[in-house]
Amino acid sequence: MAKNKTFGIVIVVVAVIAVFLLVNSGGSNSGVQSITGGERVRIIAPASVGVGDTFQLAYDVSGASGSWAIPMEISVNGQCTLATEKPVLFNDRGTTQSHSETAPNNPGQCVYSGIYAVAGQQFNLNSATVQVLACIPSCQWNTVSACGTSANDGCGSTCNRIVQQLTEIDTNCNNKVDITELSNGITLWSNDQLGITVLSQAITDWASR
Ligand SMILES: [Ca+2]
Repeated sequence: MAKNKTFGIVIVVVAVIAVFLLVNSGGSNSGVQSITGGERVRIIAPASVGVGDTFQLAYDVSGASGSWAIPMEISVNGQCTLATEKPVLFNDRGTTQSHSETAPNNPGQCVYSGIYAVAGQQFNLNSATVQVLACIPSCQWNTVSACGTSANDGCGSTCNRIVQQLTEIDTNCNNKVDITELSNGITLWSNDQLGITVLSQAITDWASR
């Protein structure tokens, strides 16, 4: 009887080890289980587009390993298009997938959001907001002087920037005094258009450029 009992215990121990190995093996082979949610799957959209523009809406996954596939269900709040085919990220198709979408002909905004599923669990995707603008601002810095601090953005507003100017000698505002600027400064000083201390500082700046 004692022999049979020992044999029974051995069988149970072997069975437990076998189940343990099977579970672990399954876990490592289904690499998709390495994704646990959070922000690892993202919707990526341009911050702004013009009315009627076509733009790329991308889905991106990071942190996935092994064999995986991630189905997603996306919705859009706004008048931008949404591809009718539901997106699925597949490990053999890369970690990013893009779809062409189109903005409406009126200004406004579109918000893409949705869910994705991993290992039988559902997670929320981030919300990606696309501003649909009647005019895309473009800062025309070439139309203002090097030291200009604002420029027309082409849409009725201005673009602003911080300009570093060492002294009034630094006429191209690159925070240095070159020999041309120093020569011009000497001329101004000779014509009593510049103080001697400003010139002296410019000489120091030029020497330590
Ligand atoms: Ca300069």
